[in-house]
Amino acid sequence: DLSPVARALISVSDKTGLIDLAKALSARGVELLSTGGSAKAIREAGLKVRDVSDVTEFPEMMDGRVKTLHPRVHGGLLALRDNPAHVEAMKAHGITGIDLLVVNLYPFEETVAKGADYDTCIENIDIGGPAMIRAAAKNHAFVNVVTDVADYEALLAELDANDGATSYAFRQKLAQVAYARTGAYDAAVSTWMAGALSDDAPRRRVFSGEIAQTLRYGENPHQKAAFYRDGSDRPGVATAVQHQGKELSYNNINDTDAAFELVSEFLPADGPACAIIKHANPCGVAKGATLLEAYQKAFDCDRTSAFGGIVALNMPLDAATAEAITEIFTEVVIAPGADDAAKEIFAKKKNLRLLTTDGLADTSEPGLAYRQVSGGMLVQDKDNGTITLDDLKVVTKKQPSEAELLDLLFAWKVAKHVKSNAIVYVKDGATVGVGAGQMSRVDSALIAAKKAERMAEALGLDTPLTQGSAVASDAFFPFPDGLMEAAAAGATTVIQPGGSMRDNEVIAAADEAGLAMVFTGMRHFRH
Ligand code: 93A
Repeated sequence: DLSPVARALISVSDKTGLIDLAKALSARGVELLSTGGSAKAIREAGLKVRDVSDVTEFPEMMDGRVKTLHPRVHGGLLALRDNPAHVEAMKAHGITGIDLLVVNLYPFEETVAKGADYDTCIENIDIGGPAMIRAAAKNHAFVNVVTDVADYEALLAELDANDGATSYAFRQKLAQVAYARTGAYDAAVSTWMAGALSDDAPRRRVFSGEIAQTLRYGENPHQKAAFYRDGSDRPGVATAVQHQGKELSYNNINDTDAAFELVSEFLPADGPACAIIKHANPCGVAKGATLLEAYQKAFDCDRTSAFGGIVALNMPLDAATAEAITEIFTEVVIAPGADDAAKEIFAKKKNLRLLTTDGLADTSEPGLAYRQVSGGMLVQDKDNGTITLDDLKVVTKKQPSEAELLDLLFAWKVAKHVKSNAIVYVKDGATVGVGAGQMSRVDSALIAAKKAERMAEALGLDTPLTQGSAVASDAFFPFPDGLMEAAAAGATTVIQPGGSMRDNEVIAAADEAGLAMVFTGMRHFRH
């Protein structure tokens, strides 16, 4: 199944590594064909190269829109070398076989990312490149197709290992990568166009991702898994740099994402903040005068659950905080940076992973969220809703104080990141009880209060910190019962969307209990 490489067609927009590759191929006696800019670069490097226009006997025309779209090119890529009729046709029409195609496409994705205008984006839709890639990949029985600069080295190694030929298995792998590339390319074009259309009728969509990591397993050891990147440079777990510790697992990645997205709600300008996550839910979130204090207050919300958790910080990790974090077992720490002293402290904990990002995520940025269901996929806008003080409507006789309003908003931000039904108690800029993922809101309120009680015992406090706390509910209280549980736990102020049929009953109950309650008019379900 070895197939010799005698002739190559090179047509690349990204000229990285082009000359080295051309030299290496020339040195191995491979004849080079190439298009305008690529040919020019190769020729300038002093190598022999034949212009594709010389092969096609047509000039490159229409601003390059038509360069390689010609039977002499596509016949050379598609002909089955062991099929007499194909060989006959090649002879009859002056077609010579092309054994290797090296193409990378017009930079459509980068052009869109740069915010280019419509016509510039259109001009950057490559037609001839994908056509050649698809032809060469189809004919991988004979033809090699390289679409990624990162594969140049492997190609040369393969040629060296096989005396200037390549194996079928090698070509088949290249073909698979090639179709992933053209698929992703057209997905990007279609997605961009969807955004440019003026009506908002339902549209067909394609989704694509680039493999970032093959995972050891998925949520459980019997599940295979992989991590795909969508190509965005947004700060987050997909783009973070890992400084130490073993490879992240599926659950680590999921939890680290949850931790980082949550802590990104707290701008560094408003002071240090820390979020600790377990099983995608926060078990402690706090602000502090220092990063260390923020961590300690977050840790004190639920020390039991914080064990083996994921810690996210909204500022670069410093030595004091690093020292405190290493006192218990932590899986991952993610922060927008870490100073050298902090890194040194972590270096002693070989299993602890440290990830640093280039800043925080913009949580108000639009985007899409996907969820697989059997037989299809749900796609929705990301929950990028944010609330400010101005959006709050006080609905009770009692008004919350300035300080209470800050705790209410804090609780609300956290509740957005807690699985529904979410109940979050907050005191002095720190969560003191989190109730997550219960099928009834009353149970979430009870569980959060119970955890706060246990924590009070552990800390040697007379009363749980839910006394005098602010409580947030991610969705409205359908009945007064959930609210009354929160009041029984000591909450004195409440934030919730409002909008229940029984709002009046709930407000009356709040007034009776002497609570101050605000409505946000926005819900933060998270299932
Ligand atoms: O405009 S095109 O779609 N028409 C073509 O016939 C064609 N053939 C190759 N663009 C075409 N290409 C692309 O040109 C390649 O995919 C590559 O990205 C680029 C290389 O052009 P140059 O060698 O002139 O820099």
